[in-house]
Amino acid sequence: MLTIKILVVGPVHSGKSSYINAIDQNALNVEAKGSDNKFYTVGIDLGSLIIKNFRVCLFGTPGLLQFSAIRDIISIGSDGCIFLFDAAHPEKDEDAIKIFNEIRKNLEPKIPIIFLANKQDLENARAPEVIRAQNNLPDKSKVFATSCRTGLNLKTSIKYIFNEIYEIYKPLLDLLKDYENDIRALAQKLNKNKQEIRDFLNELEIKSIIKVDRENKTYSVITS
Ligand SMILES: Nc1nc2c(ncn2[C@@H]2O[C@H](COP(=O)(O)OP(=O)(O)OP(=O)(O)O)[C@@H](O)[C@H]2O)c(=O)[nH]1
Ligand SMILES: [Mg+2]
Repeated sequence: MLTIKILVVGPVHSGKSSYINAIDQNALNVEAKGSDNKFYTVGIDLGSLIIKNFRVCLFGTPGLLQFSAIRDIISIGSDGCIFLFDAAHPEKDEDAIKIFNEIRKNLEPKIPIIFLANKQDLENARAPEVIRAQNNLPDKSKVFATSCRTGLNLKTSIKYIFNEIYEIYKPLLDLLKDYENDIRALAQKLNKNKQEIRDFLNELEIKSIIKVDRENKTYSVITS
């Protein structure tokens, strides 16, 4: 099945693990209890759901600043990114922006990013437009008002980013279908040399988008 990877990032205790858990009750979370008796993600969250013919995998990251090395590893190969702000805690915005700038370096420039203004169920939660203005988020970027407590906009946000990713994948899938029996012509079309096309096809195979037949030097697009 075609697999896409969505990264879930944001400052500490903004609700990343809660978001993933609300979407997939069987999600995994590697967390540890701090000296304050609160739980912190120290490794990764992993959740998944099926949309259309795609397995959508959610990769959650730790929010504590010192875990940047873990965020770096988890972010490799992401197709999209969901970035959470803690709408009820503006003092976390500074760390949020630090994490955002750090993670952005690991992401391909064109991949879709959406923002969540989470914890809208709390009385002092800031509206998405306030968070946008306070953090200089681009006018055209989408900021959803969400709550992991009430479920507000959780499904809507995941469907939105899925559709954005799908729009990017669709032309690629069509192109790949046209060149299944002619890798050389595909390389020419994409302006890639031998090594680049090999890496490109390997990556698509890891994502379960194609199956490579190395003996016959062909590949087939996985359609279901
Ligand atoms: N009121 C409210 N609390 C929330 C919401 N989302 C998460 N929380 C609470 O915030 C705390 C932290 O939630 P987590 O989901 O662990 O946050 P996190 O971002 O994964 O935390 P780290 O991974 O350690 O950075 C928990 O007590 C959650 O119950 C929300 O939408 N509303
Ligand atoms: Mg977490």
